[in-house]
Amino acid sequence: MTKSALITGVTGQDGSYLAEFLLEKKYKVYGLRRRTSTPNYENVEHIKDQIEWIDGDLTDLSSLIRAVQESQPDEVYNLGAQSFVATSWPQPIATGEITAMGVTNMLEAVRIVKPSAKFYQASSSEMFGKVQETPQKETTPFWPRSPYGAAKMYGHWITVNYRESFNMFACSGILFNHESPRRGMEFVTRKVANAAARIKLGLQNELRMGNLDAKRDWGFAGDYVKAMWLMLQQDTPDDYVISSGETHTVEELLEIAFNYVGLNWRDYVVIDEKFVRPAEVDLLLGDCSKAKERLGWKLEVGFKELVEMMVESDLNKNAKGS
Ligand code: NAP
Ligand code: F7E
Repeated sequence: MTKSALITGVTGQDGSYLAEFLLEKKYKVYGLRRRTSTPNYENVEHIKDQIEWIDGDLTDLSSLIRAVQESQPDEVYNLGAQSFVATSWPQPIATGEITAMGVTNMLEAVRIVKPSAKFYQASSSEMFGKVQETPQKETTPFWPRSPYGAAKMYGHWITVNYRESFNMFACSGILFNHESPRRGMEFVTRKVANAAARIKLGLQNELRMGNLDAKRDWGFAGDYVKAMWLMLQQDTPDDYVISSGETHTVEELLEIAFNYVGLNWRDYVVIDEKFVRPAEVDLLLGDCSKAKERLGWKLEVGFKELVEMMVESDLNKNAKGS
């Protein structure tokens, strides 16, 4: 029998890869889209006609109830969020309403309309923040360092709570940074990949950056959405860390991206205080042994390959003028 899935955040990076993955598995895919003055389907243009679109917003419970009624999903993937950490300081309340309370809204819609649906919550390594141990795993205590991290921590615990209170099949994936050519332009990997490409093509002559010493555990988004699906195929709901198990500095990212186009990043990068955050997450490194053992999940794309894939994609896009 055809399974159906409801995805919030389907127009974002992860939503687009997950929708592709589920369509290949012959799911009927429902995508929640919010109203914007100019709709942006860039990430899902190629599969737009295969998605059943439902208008709604994570801050509007009534729209989510309607979305669950209309889609009658077997699986719900809650990927929608205000996901840019830097924006969470100037917009802490909107971040809380979407990224934290939006999770309760989605859980309530599922509980009221179709409590048997399996639920995935997009938790984040940002919850580890000022890390209490390295590497970080499922049992590592959280210490968020941004309004975004604090909002994700609420979303994480309310998901655990609905599992424990209402016996719902609710899972939380604690995903470390994952990137792709579909990454939003403000995130550091895409910003660097796009700048390296544009400087190479003579379209830009400098790159303004923040803290180059920050360390992140970066993987490929296409690999990570498979883990989301695997979590919902288990007999019992649980929480899992998904990570690459390697950590790299922002400086290493610059090195690989600029080397790929035959340039030295030091000739172009300018440090700009505007991109330094009020509180930083200095080091992230995940231990995903639990996911490897129980889900059989594994990483396929390594860090260098990922950065080069992103620069190559931005070389092509910029050369075509898109
Ligand atoms: P993204 O590209 O920023 O996508 C976010 C999505 O959320 C977009 O589709 C956006 O819609 C939607 N959205 C925003 N506000 C909404 C609202 N009020 N109602 C409904 N939808 C709304 O994020 P991503 O990188 O794909 O990440 C997916 C999820 O995983 C997010 O929850 C993120 O916080 C979490 N996460 C990401 C990472 C990572 O490294 N990528 C790591 C851990 C956790 P529009 O297109 O209309 O803006
Ligand atoms: O920053 C440093 C910055 O914005 C990475 C989101 O998907 O992953 C992401 O959050 C690092 C930080 O991602 C610039 O200070 C230096 O240390 O790419 P980012 P993030 O904040 O790690 C987590 C897991 C999520 O859940 C989030 O949704 O890079 N950095 N200079 C810079 N970052 C940016 N954006 N721009 C700079 O110029």
